[in-house]
Amino acid sequence: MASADLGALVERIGRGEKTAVAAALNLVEDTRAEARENAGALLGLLRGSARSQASHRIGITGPPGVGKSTLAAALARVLREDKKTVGVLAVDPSSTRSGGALLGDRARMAFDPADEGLFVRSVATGGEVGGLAHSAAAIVRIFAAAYDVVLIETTGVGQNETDVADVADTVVLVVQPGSGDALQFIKAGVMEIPDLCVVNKADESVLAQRAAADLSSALHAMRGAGVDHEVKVCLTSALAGTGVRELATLLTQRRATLPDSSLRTHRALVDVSWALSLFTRAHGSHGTEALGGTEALREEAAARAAEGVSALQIAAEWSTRYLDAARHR
Ligand SMILES: Nc1nc2c(ncn2[C@@H]2O[C@H](COP(=O)(O)OP(=O)(O)O)[C@@H](O)[C@H]2O)c(=O)[nH]1
Ligand SMILES: [Mg+2]
Repeated sequence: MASADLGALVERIGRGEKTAVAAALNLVEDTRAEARENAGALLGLLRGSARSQASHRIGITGPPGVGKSTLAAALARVLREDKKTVGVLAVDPSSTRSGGALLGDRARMAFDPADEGLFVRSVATGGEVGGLAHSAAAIVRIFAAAYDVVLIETTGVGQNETDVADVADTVVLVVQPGSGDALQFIKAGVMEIPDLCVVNKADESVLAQRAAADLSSALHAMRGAGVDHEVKVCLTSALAGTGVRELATLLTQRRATLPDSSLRTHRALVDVSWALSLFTRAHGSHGTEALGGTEALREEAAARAAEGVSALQIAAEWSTRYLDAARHR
């Protein structure tokens, strides 16, 4: 693709054109060499865009069945009412797990396919172990450049699955009444400490209010011991739509308090891990050792990312260097 074409695509993505977003998604999932090169350049161009900087990337995590998909749909609806554009990505960490895709048919039906300001995509990471799922990270970058809010649904239980949520600016943990598990997971360090908690299915149980209060005080008690900020707990019924607007308001407030500098730092760290996982997947630890080790590569990636180079491009540079060196041995 000529760079003029890429530039036009970037512009159309910036205007939130659905066909352009779809074209970009196809490009990053194309494994052919030329497509990879274009995808790398595209992601580099997108990461600096104004809308991308201003976007809010929200991870919705929690055990299966708590209502993440239903909540994502309900949240998207409220955001659309507020004229915010939304990209929804559902990441299925294990295509082998029974029960099908994370974004169930019922939740999928809740989205209006004719809505120009809403894009829904689900991906299976096929149980990819360690590191970010490449396509998920790329989709988030594309959505962020096209839409005001990106919702990323993922199961947040289990170490390698938390990585997808790492690309989020804000992590929302969803639980249901009567599940003390979430707290145990947080305490054990299995689950990332969320920025916000949601006790969903409030309509189903009289215990929901109690569960929310317990979770809230437990999280408060953990302050200092790993939890460095107040974690608000929200009570919702994604099915009935209650509490969802309150959640949307809390999310908007949180986004407004996030300093640009910390967002930039966080997003650059995502690029570093992303580049490393791409390179390691291609060349293994032998590759990283040959180029001076993980620490050196991390430092280099951080510097390159700061120059606006995408993770794909960084990984490609390393591959070239590694293969050249191997040829000269
Ligand atoms: N009663 C009730 N059921 C809900 C609510 N939210 C989701 N569900 C149901 O819980 C089940 C799992 O929901 P889903 O969104 O697929 O959960 P996920 O696996 O976390 O994405 C579905 O049958 C939903 O209809 C809610 O607020 N109240
Ligand atoms: Mg789901």
